[in-house]
Amino acid sequence: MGAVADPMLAWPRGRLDFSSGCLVMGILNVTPDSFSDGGQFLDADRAVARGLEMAAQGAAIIDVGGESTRPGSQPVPPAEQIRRVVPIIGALAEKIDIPISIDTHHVEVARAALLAGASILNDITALSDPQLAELAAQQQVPVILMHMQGTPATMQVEPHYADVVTEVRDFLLERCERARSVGIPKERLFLDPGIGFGKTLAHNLRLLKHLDRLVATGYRVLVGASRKAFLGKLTGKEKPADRVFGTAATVALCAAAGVSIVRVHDVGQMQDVAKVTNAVTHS
Ligand code: PMM
Repeated sequence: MGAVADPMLAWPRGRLDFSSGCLVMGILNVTPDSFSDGGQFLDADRAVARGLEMAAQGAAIIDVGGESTRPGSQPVPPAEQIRRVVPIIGALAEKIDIPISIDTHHVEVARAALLAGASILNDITALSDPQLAELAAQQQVPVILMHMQGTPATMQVEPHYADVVTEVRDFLLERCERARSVGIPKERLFLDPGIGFGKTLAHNLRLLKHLDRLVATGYRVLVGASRKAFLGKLTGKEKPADRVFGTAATVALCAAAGVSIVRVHDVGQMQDVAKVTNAVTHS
């Protein structure tokens, strides 16, 4: 199982070019309580301005979410998520031509976001809802399938695996099979190990050390380690905004391992890290 052969991913409403290596996805959380940027971008004008700023800094994708999934968080009703994200997606889609992804596992939110101008689904439940899989197939959009043990409310209570790398990989491959069975082609599927989602520090480190095993599946891989709590544990940095250098280490590891996309808050800085690592890896 080699890497996806074609470095170009094109779909009816977008394209991504992976020929120079790992791309940067910028995070835009329109939430009051996300662990790092919660509350900063609830105001629509500020959220749009931040999206434009990340695009100008070289983000290849902007990932918009209206529900915090931090450990212990409670679900946000779809209508409220739609109210938060649709105006932002609509305004951004008019102004930038890079793809916008919607971070949701609710089919209603996904449908509204796609109508407003999003063109990628980012699903932390890896298409647990068959209706979301059908929507992705019908709309011909790429999908990010993320692994999570438990739910955000409980996932960090006592995560347990016999072999975290194999279990995460096998779970994601099984979800890919399901996605392909409803008509989503292989090149439109991204595997994401779900760093911090039902994982201890040791689990996160094993997953980052063995990213090559996810890359070797032949599917493209996305990793979201930006500013997460395990970086604080390793560095003693309590504030998420102080974890930028810790994040940079993960971005370099990801780019060197053949990961296709890193999902980050600090787009400008991580763009430099990815560029340098990509240049070395591809030299
Ligand atoms: N992490 C968060 C939210 N959405 N989506 C994907 N695909 N992968 C992730 O690791 C991921 C995600 C939580 O982090 P945030 O609060 O900074 O968005």
